[in-house]
Amino acid sequence: MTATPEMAANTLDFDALVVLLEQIFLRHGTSADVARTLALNCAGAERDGAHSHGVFRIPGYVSTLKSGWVNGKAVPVIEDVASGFVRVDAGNGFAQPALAAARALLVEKARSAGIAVLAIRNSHHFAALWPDVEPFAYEGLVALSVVNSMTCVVPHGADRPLFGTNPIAFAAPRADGEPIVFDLATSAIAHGDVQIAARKGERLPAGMGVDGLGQPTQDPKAILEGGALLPFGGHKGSALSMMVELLAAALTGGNFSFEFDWKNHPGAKTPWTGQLLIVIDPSKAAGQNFAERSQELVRQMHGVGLKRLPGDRRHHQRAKSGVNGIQLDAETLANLRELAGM
Ligand code: NDP
Ligand code: PYC
Repeated sequence: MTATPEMAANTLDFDALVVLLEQIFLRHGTSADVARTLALNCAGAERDGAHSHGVFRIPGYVSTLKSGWVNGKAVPVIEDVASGFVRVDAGNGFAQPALAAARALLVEKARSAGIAVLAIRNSHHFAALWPDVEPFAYEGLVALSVVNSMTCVVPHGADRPLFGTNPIAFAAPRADGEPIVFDLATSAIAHGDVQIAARKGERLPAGMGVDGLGQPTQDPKAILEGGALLPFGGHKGSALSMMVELLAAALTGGNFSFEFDWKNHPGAKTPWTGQLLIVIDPSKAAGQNFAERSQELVRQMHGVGLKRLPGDRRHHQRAKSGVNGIQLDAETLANLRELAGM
């Protein structure tokens, strides 16, 4: 496609987008650290084409901050509880600054003990989960993370919603290429994608959700207005979603997806829950080099005809954004600039 002057006017490079988003967070009451961390996260998602958790989320962050539901200046409290265990109380702040604050200790423990767990509680996660795990794989570590969200998913075999959309993200290094990373909601579709479909007036594929009467629907508005989502893969996704509730909430001391009530905070959108990370140093395991072994697995997968690994689409988009910049539509960019007071 040939770039038109209008497209060029709506295109930012990564650093410029970070600065714009940082300004929005600062203007709406976060500390400088929190603004930087969330801006990098959100701009990274937009750059990688992870649109359900890119700049689309900014109005939700802003309305949440305005509602007083989250503390944008929270300072995480870190506890070194065991040789392989770190706990963080995020202080009703965002999860990403809590992870950033505990990260060095977590990596040190993973390298010395071979495995370490980070349990974050009293935290809000409103973002994609892959940015939390991918950097560990660039350092040669394997990482797994789970986070629970807000009640909107009907457990398999139940009548009413209880679970959150509860994503699971995994990252592992490989010898010749980008790390192997997947990041998936345990619901049939992420809540963010349902909102995007509703906004565009598009129907959803079958099997994603039910309306307010519990009947299957492909209308995203019926799901958002009194309906609910279904787990992916029936009882299997439902079991994984249950596991996420247990690991991200029960084990960390955070809220289950059904335990918080934001009705007295109109505009609040960020789930107030918990997050668990498990980081493993594969060099501690016996046997061959892990990155070579993961490369061999990828080689074999390609050998049987696989064209796309999870993460490939993002990395392709990241490379494109590096060359062409990050293109936003004119209305979105104007709205962001207005929120930034520019
Ligand atoms: P998708 O279903 O779009 O993708 C899930 C994973 O599968 C990704 O790693 C993706 O890689 C990969 N993938 C998709 N299609 C293919 C394919 N054809 N072949 C191989 N791999 C493929 O993601 P979801 O809709 O489940 O989740 C979207 C985002 O929403 C996630 O980032 C998640 O963390 C976030 N989320 C956040 C929540 C929160 O509480 N913070 C709650 C729920 C979701 P690729 O990225 O390269 O396309
Ligand atoms: O897309 O399901 C989702 C989601 C929930 C919280 C943040 N994102």
